[in-house]
Amino acid sequence: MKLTFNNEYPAKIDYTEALNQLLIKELDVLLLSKWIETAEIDSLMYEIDNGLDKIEKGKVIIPDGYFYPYPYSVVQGVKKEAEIMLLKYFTSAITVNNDFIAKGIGNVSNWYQTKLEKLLKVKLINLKTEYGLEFAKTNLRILETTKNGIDIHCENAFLHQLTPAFSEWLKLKVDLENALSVFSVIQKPDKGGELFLYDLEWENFKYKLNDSTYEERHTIDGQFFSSRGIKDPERKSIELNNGDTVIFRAAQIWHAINKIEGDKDRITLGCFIALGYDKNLYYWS
Ligand SMILES: O=C(O)CCC(=O)C(=O)O
Repeated sequence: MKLTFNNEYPAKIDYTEALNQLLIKELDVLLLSKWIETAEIDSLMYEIDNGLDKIEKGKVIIPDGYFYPYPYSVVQGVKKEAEIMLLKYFTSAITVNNDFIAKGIGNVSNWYQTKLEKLLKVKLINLKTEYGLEFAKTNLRILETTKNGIDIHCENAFLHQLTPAFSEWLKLKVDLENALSVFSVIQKPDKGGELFLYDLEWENFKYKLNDSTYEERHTIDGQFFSSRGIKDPERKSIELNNGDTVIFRAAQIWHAINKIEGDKDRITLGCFIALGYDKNLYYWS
């Protein structure tokens, strides 16, 4: 596989066509430089610095930072545990979908959706359960400086950990195994935090994340792969600046975020997009 890029914004390309190419695997990565404007970043950062620190509920602490609200990947376990996680997920989704407001931008999730719809010239539909519960529309990822970024993964490598009824529902609704990730850099760290893309897809390397150690998954040169018989897969490092946005085939392509150094945390905002079996395009986080 060759990693294909399209890395200009604004570019003289048809973004609807680029999205289609991503969905049919003719394109792997679309890079939009400075797609989020400085004023928009300032609004978001003001809200993050002054509001988010005080939010206790709806944040999920991970070893290297925190996510707000709960990402769908927290819905794990069975019976009582699954019920609790579903309740936590959908409750924090309501908070972020309705109450995450930034001055100048308004409702952050709606602003991001509208911006994506304008760019891609498509309608994006927020996933809802059959009982009308809304999935979280966007997710903020705060990765703390001096920590290890995000481990080597592809989204398909943790689906088996989800509560079975939840993942089965998702799999019937959308082409989950080919979902795309969209994320925008709101605060670039001083050093590190690059996106690493490995030249390896889930289709050809199906290893479950919870069968590996934290250390293996955080060794960026790919110990995770070499100890499973794949010698040094080629990898691309993408340095991202404030406002830069990436749309890529995250469910399939193994990837990671490099460790972070300096004074600043790395902050991104993102969501997932997948084609529904009813031909609509759905998004969630
Ligand atoms: O940097 C981010 O916000 C997340 C990158 C990532 O690991 C993903 O999109 O799956």
